[in-house]
This record gives sequence, structure tokens and C-alpha cells, in this order.
Amino acid sequence: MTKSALQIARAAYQPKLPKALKGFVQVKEGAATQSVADQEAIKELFPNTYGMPLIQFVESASETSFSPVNVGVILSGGQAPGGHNVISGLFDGIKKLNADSKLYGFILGPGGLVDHNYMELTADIIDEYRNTGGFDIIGSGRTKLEKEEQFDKGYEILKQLGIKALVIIGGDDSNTNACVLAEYYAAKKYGVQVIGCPKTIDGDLKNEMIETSFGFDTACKVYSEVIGNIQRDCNSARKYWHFIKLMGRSASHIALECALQVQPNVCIVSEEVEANDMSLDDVVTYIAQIVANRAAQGNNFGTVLIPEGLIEFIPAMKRLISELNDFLAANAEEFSHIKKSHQRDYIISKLSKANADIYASLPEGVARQLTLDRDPHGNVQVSLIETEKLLSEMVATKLAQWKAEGKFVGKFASQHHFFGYEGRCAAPSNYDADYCYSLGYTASMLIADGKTGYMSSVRNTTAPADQWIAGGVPITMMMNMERRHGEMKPVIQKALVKLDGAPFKAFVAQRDKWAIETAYVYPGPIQYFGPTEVCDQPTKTLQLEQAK
Ligand code: FBP
Repeated sequence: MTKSALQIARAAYQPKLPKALKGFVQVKEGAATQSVADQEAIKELFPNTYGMPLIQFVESASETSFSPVNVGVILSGGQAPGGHNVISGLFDGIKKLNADSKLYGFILGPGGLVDHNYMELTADIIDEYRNTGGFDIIGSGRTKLEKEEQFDKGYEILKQLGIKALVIIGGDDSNTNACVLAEYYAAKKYGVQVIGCPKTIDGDLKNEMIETSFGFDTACKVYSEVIGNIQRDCNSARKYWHFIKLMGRSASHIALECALQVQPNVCIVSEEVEANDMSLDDVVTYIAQIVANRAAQGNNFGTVLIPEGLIEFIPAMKRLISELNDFLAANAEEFSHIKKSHQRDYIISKLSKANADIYASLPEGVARQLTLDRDPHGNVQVSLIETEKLLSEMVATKLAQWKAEGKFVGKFASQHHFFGYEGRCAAPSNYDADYCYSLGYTASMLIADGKTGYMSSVRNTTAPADQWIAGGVPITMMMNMERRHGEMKPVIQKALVKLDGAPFKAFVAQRDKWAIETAYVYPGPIQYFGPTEVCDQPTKTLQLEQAK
């Protein structure tokens, strides 16, 4: 591999650890825990892993000796900056426990465990990947580990390799499955511990004990850099409105964090749209009004941030998509014989009045996407909808009407962007490099202490790393029962943007000003070396949440 100058310099970076993990470590057990809701149901489903205590690691004066331990590691789901540092922290941790410990990586996600596809991660391999972005050390995948046959298939290879602990690095679903696996192995007395690590750029795996999921910090900084650059371009040419869609399958944490970093003219927050029962037309009118207000001051330019999951948070769109799914599933054959040029009218004639009106109001291309591009289960692929284009086209139509009525005096030209994949494998910021290394190292301590069904937790991360608090949280503590595919299932509660939370409130307090003024902030690229206020700032979200 040809390495860039930054990669070479960055390889020498020694991630910071909490003070308690630097020397000898001992365990402080807290009180027994409860799940966040549905306690009786969760307790019944997890008889071996429910109610375990919170764990904190503290300094110890004396050394304890450990036998060598073989550990497996899996990267699950979407890439997030810092995954390689979780693995290097885990590696260094188990080697410190005993130099003869071994680490095995399962290839391309949970599927690697089931298919017995693995490699040993030796010191020279680990060294190649320290402080780098990506998950390419072993690859990642989205196979869901949820069936007992998979658990047993996995156990075969774990037994063969003498693996006593498995670390699953993933988001809410992967950690839910890690917990189910931990319970299964405990019930079967297989002697394999399962530990989770909180990953996802989406930032929606967080709670009282998990401050943030790793990767959110770096991804938001990458997006904020490019949005800032666009804002400066936009403020230089003064002729375009830029509609920027930001990744985040469901929650709007990324859009909100970027808004706090760059102060755009508009940022839509899906959770607010849903709470206020806003229609698509309400969202379009809101944006168009800001465009018109700026135009009245001679400013025919601006930026609009749009969260990727928006469409599914608009109640009326949700109803339309659900009727389309049902209708197209039942009438697939008939629909396939309708001429392309008649499909739109055909659909309009078949839908209920309310949904037909919404469908008719959609731009041609989006309407087509809603009926043609469907996933293997026959469902509309909402993620393929180019929301940034949908909104800008609808804003243009509204402004044209307003122009005819004399309510809009300006010009409107738009540009579109989607920022997602470019942020997922960036070299981790100092925050993510340190946080991830600490999470991995903490996982090794949980293994040493014989824990299973725990998630590695590192808190107090707005303070210097020295003061971070490392420990473990029983995964059952984060669970509740939710309906999934028609069945009640135990799952980790997904953290959406809280409308009464400090980050959203800070945004609301400023957004009207940002809408009319050109108050852009240009964060610039992530800095890895230099003054601490430039290199080591946590996200605004975290700073505001921790300031409570
Ligand atoms: P995870 O929840 O697995 O971390 O993935 C998050 C994410 O990056 C979303 O933001 C995005 O919608 C999705 O993955 C894209 O998935 P894919 O990589 O399969 O295209």
C-alpha cells in the first residue's frame, strides 16, 4: 500500500487512554440495573444477562496475572471512522493481559462468523491500520446474526479457534443481536463472552451511559468542512441555493450537528417535522419563505440542510408510501402492463383521495421512483429518493406561483449535493481516535473480568481524555420491546433528536437569525496536529448535552 504523508505521520499517534486504564486496573461494580422499559418482558427473555450491575474500571496498585485469551472481533454494518482503533485498543489490551493472547477478525461482518471466514490479526497487521479510517482491515457486512442456527454455526468456529470472547462492533441492531447471542451462549454454557461496542456515524446509539457512538464526530466534521466550503462559494458567487442532503438513515443528529457547526440558512430536523405533523407542502413553504425573505434583501443564495431520513418522518408521506406498498404488492401484474406514459395517472386513479393528491403534487421523477424502484420485499426504496432535488423542485414551483402573485421578487437557481459515504471512512479525528482506542481497550478489560452481554462504555468525554470514565453497561439495560415486522421484539432504543434537548434548543434559538442573515461559519478540515482548541474539540452536540 502506498501511504500518504499524513498516513505515515498519523501512524505514530498514540491514542490517549483514561487515566484508570493506563496502569493496573480493578473493577468497581455498581448497583443492579433494569431495562429502560418493559422490564418484565425483557427479564423473561434474558434470564442470564438481565439486571447485571454497571461496571467502572478504576486504578489498582497491584498487578493481577491473566491466562492468555483468544478473542474474536466483528465489524458490523456501515463504516464509521475509528473502527480500526477499536480493534487496535482491543489488541493492545489483551496483549497487555497476557502476551500470548490472540485476536481473530471475522471477515466481512457477522457473515464471517457464520461462514467460518476469519484471519488472525497479528501485531504487524494491526500496526498497518492504527489511526486509519475505514473497516478494510477485515471488512464489514450487514448479515444479521439473529437465528439459533447462525449462533451454533458461529460457536463451531469459536470452539475450534479456542475463542473465549467475541467483540461485536456495531450499531443498535448489531448490539441488540450481540445481547441475544450473549444470552444464548450463556444459557448453553458455551463459555463464550460477547461484548458490544457502540458504532455508527448516525449518532443514534446513545443514552445515559453511552455518550455517543463512534464515528459521529469525524463524519460530522468532514461534512461540516465541505458544507462550509460550499457556503463560502455560495457567498462569493451569490447566485445559487444549495440543497444538501446529509446521511443518517433515520435520526437527524448529523444534520443538526452540521447546522450547529456551519450556521446554514435552513436546516430541516425530521423529528420536528413529525412532531408538528408537517406535510411536505409545509416543509416546502417553510423553505420557500426563507428564500423569498432573503430575496427581498437582494440575497438570491443560501444553504439548506436536509436529513436523509426526512421523507419517512412526514406523516402524510408515510401514509402514501404504505398505501403504495400495499397496492403495488397486490397489483404488480396489472401495473406491469400499464404503459410508462400512463403509469402516473393510473396510480392516481387507484389511490385514496388524500394520497392521490399528494402523489399528484410530486415531481415526475420522484413519483416514478416511488413506483418503480422497489426492494426485494417489494417495498418502495425510500433511501433512493433524492430528497434534495424533490424539495428544490417543489420550492421552485412554489416560488414561480408566488412570483405570479407578486410575492417573490428574486431569482432562484439551485445546486444539489449528498454527503454520506465520503465521511464514513475518513481518518478518525483525535476525538474518535482516542475514544475508539479507549472503547477497544475497555472491551479487553470487560473480557478479563469475565463479563458477557455488556457494551463497552467510555464517558465524560468532553473533559480531557485523562478524566474519561471507562466501564461496561449491561446491554439489557438499554432495551425495550418494539414491534418489528409485525412481531414484538427486544431491541435497544434508538436515540432520535430530542426536541427538548440542549442541541436542538440551541439551534432553535438561532435559526431565524441564520435564515435571514448570512452568518456562515467555515470550520475547515479536521486538524490532527496543532493547538488543542483546533484539534481536540468534541462535537457541539456533545458539548451542549454535557453542559446540562
Ligand atoms: P450503520 O447504522 O450500520 O452504522 O449505518 C449507517 C449508514 O451510514 C446510514 O447513515 C446510511 O443510511 C446507511 O448506513 C447506508 O447504508 P449502505 O452502506 O448499506 O449503503
